[in-house]
Amino acid sequence: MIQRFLENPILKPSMITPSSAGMAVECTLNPGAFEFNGQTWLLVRVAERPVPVEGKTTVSIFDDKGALKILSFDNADPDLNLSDARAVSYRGTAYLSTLSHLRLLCSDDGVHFHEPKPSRSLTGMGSLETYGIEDCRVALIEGRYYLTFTAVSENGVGVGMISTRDWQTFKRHGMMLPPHNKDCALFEEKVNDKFWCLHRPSSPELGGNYIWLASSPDLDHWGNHVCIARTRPDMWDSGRIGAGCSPIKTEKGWLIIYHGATNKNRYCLGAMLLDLDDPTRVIARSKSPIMEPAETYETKGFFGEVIFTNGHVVHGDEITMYYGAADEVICGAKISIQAVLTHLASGG
Ligand code: MAN
Repeated sequence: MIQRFLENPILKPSMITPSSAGMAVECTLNPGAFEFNGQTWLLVRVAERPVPVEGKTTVSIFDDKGALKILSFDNADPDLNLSDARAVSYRGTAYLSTLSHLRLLCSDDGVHFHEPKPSRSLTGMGSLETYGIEDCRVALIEGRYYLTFTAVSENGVGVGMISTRDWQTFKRHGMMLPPHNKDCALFEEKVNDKFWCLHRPSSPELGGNYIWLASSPDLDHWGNHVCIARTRPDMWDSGRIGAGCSPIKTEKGWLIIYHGATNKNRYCLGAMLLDLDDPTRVIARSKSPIMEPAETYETKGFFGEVIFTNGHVVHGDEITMYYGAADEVICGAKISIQAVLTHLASGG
């Protein structure tokens, strides 16, 4: 069902120049994908950290004016907790070990990507993005591209929205869904005269990390939230689930590729089918993953055993999916829509 690119990984940290002197690119991951002016584009999450200093752990954040600030901790300090590669915790305050921005890369063949000159990026701005922006989905709606991404700050993790027609001028819509929320994928067309999105609030004490659906008259005001899919005990998606990129319209329903993780943070991909006229109705869902970490670049890296997608382009029956592997490199794979529908029709 899945054919990984033979060229994988197609992007690695060493292929990207840091955003400023003193910063090092640690990971390139979780790209949004879209087509524009006859080319395939990726909006790559570039995760950086300050160039390492012996005996110290350093983290970088933006202040709310957008200036880069570097914080330094002594590795021998017993109050420093580095048990998760993705975070640095010091005396009850959590920081991200890397600071992410989004970088545009383009390609003529969808496999070999390069940065246009001069390079173009979107970075965190304002008090709700001081720890960076991550994992951007790109949806083309009525001729305008809508970017929904994870906006991180000490206020929490929410969903930010930016839109553009030409990739030169951008409109910042502000925070679309407040903390804790992420994994927001917009439908690319209206259903029942409304805009729709999938999103993933977290409610760990009562509830969990489930996929929800919301609708809007104008893409700025969201309501009618419904929980459509929960994690499933003892299965590959028992810990958390979240939508990939925009649902794909098929004759059988809206096809969603989503990630599911166990409580041990093993991230696989599965599929779901939603009713065409009533997307709150889940028609089918993968019992087994359609893709699991298997190649070395997926099982080993910055955070191993992870495949995570938030970008694809679709032509006829073929989905070209871009994904982050082990939270460190970017890979691609081709998937046949019919093959996924057959997998779902046979009980997943
Ligand atoms: C979360 C997010 C993703 C990341 C996975 C795996 O879902 O932070 O960006 O890829 O965890 O670490």
